[in-house]
Amino acid sequence: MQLINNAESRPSDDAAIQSFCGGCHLLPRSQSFGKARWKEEVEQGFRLYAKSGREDLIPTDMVATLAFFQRDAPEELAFETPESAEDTRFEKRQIPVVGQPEMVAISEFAVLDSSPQRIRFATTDLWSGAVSILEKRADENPLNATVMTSVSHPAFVHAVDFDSDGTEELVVADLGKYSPDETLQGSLWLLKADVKEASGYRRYPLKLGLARVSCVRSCDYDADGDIDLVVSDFGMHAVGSIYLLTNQGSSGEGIPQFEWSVLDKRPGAIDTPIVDFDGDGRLDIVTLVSQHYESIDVLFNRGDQGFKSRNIYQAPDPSYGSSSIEVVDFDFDGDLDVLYTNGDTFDDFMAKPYHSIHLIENQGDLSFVHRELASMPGIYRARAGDIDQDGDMDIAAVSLLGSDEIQRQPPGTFEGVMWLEQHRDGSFQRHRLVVDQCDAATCQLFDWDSDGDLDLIVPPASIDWHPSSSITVFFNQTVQSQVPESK
Ligand code: HEC
Ligand SMILES: [Ca+2]
Ligand SMILES: [Ca+2]
Ligand SMILES: [Ca+2]
Ligand SMILES: [Ca+2]
Repeated sequence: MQLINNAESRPSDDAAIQSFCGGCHLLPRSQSFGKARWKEEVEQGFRLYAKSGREDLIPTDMVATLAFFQRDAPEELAFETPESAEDTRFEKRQIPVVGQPEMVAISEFAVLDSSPQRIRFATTDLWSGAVSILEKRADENPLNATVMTSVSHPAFVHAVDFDSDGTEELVVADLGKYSPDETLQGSLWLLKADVKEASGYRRYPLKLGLARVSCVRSCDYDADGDIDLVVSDFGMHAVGSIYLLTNQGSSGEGIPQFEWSVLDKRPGAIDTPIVDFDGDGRLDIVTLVSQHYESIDVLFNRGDQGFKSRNIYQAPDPSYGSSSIEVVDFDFDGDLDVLYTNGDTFDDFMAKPYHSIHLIENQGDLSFVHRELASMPGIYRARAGDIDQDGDMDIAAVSLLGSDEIQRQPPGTFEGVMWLEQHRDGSFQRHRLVVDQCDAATCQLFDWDSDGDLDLIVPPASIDWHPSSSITVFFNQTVQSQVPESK
């Protein structure tokens, strides 16, 4: 074999660059980064190719490649100040949380009970490792927290009642470590109520030695009467997949045993909502895979353990930063649509002007129309709900950005919490709730005070690692009731 190690002999024409830098993902758009930043992105491309073990692409001349991307790149990314109105719909209050260490990075805030008599949430703190239950008792002000367990870096918690005894078990997705690499420290845990434990819960490993477990969802996928799981292992480059865990019955200790099979071999999975997407009575899996794929797919359940995969959205650039999806009938026409956000900044900690809320609208025949609804740099989560109770869906959204990044732009550029009011003609009016402080990774639209309207709950998450001992509740004033006195 002849070794060619002369960089000058590498191709430098546009077509060669387009096929090399478009060989693993869509060709990045020049406009996606400011000129200076492109050096790092191009170098990373060469590095990832060298590491990948692929030999089928032809690496290009590095200087020409950098010039190719810089040619049409802006000097700096330009942000527009959003056109938003002062909000009058919500009243903001801090609700103290007692009984657990201060919160730093709440990554999931799951509603367990929602009756006026009993409101409970399960939370994960990616930073402290605490997996907690938060309980709101009657009109008491503070939320009472019980730490069920602590694991390394829990990203997600999901409640299931495996044995149908009316008490939920909790399944926890544990990244295992904070920084992405290829080592296998991720875990999937099961928490079961146990009166013998001080916390009231006992922890069992369902699987150790995974890469970076980011999410877990449940359903009876094979319709045999027991609950199966769908697990997202975000992984890194060489590791990471979406798995189906088929329930094989319980061990003597009452711990469900699973057979694992791979549904999708791509790393980068963030979420897998499970819904009957096509209305055939079988549950389908909607997947959001970020990393450089940035795609939304539906795995249609064929009913014979197999599935048919179909892409419903492909983002135009590998740096899109997909952060969440929610499946909902957004236009009340009887079919399911997808609310999608791209605003993750954990690759480069940079806000992007193209971070946005999108609607992937089902045309009824499983063809989809994509609409970008609003820009929101750093957006991490959007929730749909009829906030003003006029019969159409509105949206609440939160963003996560570091204070350095916020201070680089003029005040008012970045909104941390906002909501979009839908008008009759389908247009949206933006209302700002928090400006220049982007400290949330998730939120819930939920009737906190049981007065009949959707309140917005925003637990804290800070990129600068500021601890907090309260969550923010925006009380919806649509239904006028006795909102408890502000303190
Ligand atoms: C061997 C496959 C491969 C090739 C070839 C490749 N990339 Fe990538 N690229 C990746 C992977 C994998 C990611 C996701 C990286 C991550 O997020 O850790 C990525 C992500 C990106 C991103 C998104 C930003 C980010 O860091 O997530 C940009 C921009 C990018 N690549 C540019 C390039 C350019 C420019 C080239 C050509 C010089 C290139 N890539 C060639 C695999 C490749
Ligand atoms: Ca089953
Ligand atoms: Ca619809
Ligand atoms: Ca509305
Ligand atoms: Ca309310």
